[in-house]
Amino acid sequence: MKKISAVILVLLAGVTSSCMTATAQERGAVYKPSAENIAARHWFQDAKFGIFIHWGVYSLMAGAGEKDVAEWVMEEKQIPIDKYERLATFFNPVKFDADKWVQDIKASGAKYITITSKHHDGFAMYDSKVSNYNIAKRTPFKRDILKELKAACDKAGIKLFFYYSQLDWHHPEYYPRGRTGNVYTGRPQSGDWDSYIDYQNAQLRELLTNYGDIGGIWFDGWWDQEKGPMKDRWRLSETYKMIHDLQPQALIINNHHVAPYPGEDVQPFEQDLPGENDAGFNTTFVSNEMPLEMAQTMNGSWGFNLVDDRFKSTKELISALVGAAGRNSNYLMNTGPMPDGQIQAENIKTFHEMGEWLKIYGESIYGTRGGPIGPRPWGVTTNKDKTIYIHILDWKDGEIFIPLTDIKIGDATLLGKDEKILYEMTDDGVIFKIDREALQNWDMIIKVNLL
Ligand code: H79
Repeated sequence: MKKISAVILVLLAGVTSSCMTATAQERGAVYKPSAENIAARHWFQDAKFGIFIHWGVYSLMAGAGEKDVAEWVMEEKQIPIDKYERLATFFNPVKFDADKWVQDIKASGAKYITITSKHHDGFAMYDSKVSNYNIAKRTPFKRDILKELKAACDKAGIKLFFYYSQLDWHHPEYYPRGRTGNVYTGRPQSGDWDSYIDYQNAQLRELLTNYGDIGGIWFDGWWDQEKGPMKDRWRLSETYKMIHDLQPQALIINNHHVAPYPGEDVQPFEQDLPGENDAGFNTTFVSNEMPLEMAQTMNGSWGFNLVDDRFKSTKELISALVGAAGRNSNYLMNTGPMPDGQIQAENIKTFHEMGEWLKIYGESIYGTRGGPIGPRPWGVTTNKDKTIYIHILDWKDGEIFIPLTDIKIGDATLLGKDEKILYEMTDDGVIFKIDREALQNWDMIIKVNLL
């Protein structure tokens, strides 16, 4: 019996390497997360709120006067590599202070940070040994900001994740090219894809060995090849295995906008709540097994943009955090620090306002899971142990109906106020009587303790 299955395995292995596509291999791979990984997923889901940081030499261009341009400036303005490289020689963010960043971020109530280690422009924001196209070698600043940020995070008890772009507009071997980074970059129309992937993995190995324990890796740019020749050639299984072998607790998140591949630990969504697709590029497939995470900008821009003042209000951002939590998802809110190294004052103010809100209402977010009922037009529910939190974000009437019949309520109160809330059990569910005054609150939360 054993022999036969061994023979079948050998045969299968032969088939896989010769004719099955890499996608089929990667989609079909069996991934069993380690115990450390599962524990990290629980930590992640309990943490609920992170801050995304987009910072690079593109920050100097500050969107070049256009609201919808920032970290994509190289592509949007078709800046050839030899010109774009000059940006690094001006990058000198003398006001960068990792401890100050972390203090302001921590004040928001966020529990982790995800920062761009390399964006699509290919420029590494750390001291990479496999390429000198990095902050330590090419800028007058010379400092490894990831090292400084990690030290500050460790001091403050904040976890650090690294964003890494699989797409690369600078590396010559990223060839054949996909949707972006084409002729204007000035690269030769040739290259060896696998040597690019080797390079990518060597950089990832640095990120996983030189910065202590990290929260995980947040990939982006896979979609560049979605309709391109290299769609199945990212060697995801190999890369993911390397990451999990080096740091079992590190979570792999890939913003490819399609259903998760084996080896991934969190499913991300960009600019949309899980299941929604206003952005036009998100999948509406939502995993019910993996943790989820929604990434969103505070204005319209990831990297720093000088003219984009479309800042969402604190109320809107809190509603997004609440909406994500009610969908069992984390919320990763983005800031684009300025070229002088400081976080924008508008964003710092918002961080503090969100933190003030979370100090009072955080128990309805941290450590909760989505439900027991799905999202409604008026809001969402979250739960923890024997408590249900009903988040009423948009409602005008004096009562609200929750279709739960199999519960026994101990009491219901208005969170943050200790006021009792009256309710009536019916055959179809519970009707809570609410004070219309309280509805003027940003997010009125009914805390329901179950027996
Ligand atoms: O890092 C931030 C952005 O720079 C990056 N992801 C966030 C976290 C990002 N790049 N593009 N997008 C987000 C939007 C994606 C647009 C896409 Fe397309 C639509 C990818 C594929 C179809 C248009 C065509 C843009 C690229 C190809």
